[in-house]
Amino acid sequence: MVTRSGPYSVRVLRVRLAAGAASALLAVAGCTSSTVGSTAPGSTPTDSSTAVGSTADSAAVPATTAAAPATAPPAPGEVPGETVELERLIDGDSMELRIDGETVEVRLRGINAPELRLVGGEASCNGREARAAMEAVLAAGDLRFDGGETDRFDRVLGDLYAGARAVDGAMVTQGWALALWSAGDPALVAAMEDAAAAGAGLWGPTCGEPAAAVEIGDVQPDPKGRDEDHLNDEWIEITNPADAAVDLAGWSVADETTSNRFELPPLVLKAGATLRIHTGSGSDSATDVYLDQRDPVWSNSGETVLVADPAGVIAAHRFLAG
Ligand SMILES: [Ca+2]
Ligand SMILES: [Ca+2]
Repeated sequence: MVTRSGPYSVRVLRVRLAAGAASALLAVAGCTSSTVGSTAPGSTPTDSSTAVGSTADSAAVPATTAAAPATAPPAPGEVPGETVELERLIDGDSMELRIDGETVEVRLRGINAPELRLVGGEASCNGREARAAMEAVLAAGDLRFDGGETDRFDRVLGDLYAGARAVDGAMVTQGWALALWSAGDPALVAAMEDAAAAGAGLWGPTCGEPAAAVEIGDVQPDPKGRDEDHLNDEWIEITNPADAAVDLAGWSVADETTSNRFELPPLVLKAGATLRIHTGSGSDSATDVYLDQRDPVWSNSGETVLVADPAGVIAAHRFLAG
């Protein structure tokens, strides 16, 4: 049995138009929680994350508002949105903004930054670093916000700009946020891949070396047929290439939202051994464990798989193009 941990965040679908400026907003897609409805980002064939007008996922998040109409693209050099002021920075992807005299809680829709998750009574290093990076990015220029949707926490989702710079891109480039594949912005995903290859931010040693050199082995995010009907054929493998055994107590695997984050059972991964982690239910053993989910976990249309040690340091990652 594997324990789900951490709060929910949102999956966002965004289709950028006209040089990445004006956006046709699509519904916030569902968290793949076992308690949420029957559709999930990892599912097929109904999951069509890039199709405008799809309702496959929106049903899973009733709090989502209707899609906003597309707006005319801005003139070249013009930054979209309206002028706002920062009232309070929360973490590396959310903050309170002063918009038209109102205080509005905002979540950047294209990224997922590490939360200030407590590890041993202290905020995680990744969370602190991500927040500090965001603070510096926001201080670089006047802020403009281009938002529309709200998420299940009533936060307004949108894009933020500091001067002419897109804040999501700045955070991803520095390696302090994941680009959400579900946001539908290939350039942002490419920036994440570059940051990871360079070992920037959370992809590197800033917060310490991982407790062991665990790797991601084979993966099967898209089993044959409907994923919902073959949950145990949806799996990822982690391997231990080292000469010493690794105690997996406190280790976790997560998807790009990190709302799907699962602590692994306290089993020992022997030197050279492989552990297959299935989405569905079964009896855990030294070679197979089960996340006990009723919906698919790993998206078939672009996904980031993370393996973290007990301190939250990313030990392995894999980008799965859809
Ligand atoms: Ca899947
Ligand atoms: Ca499938």
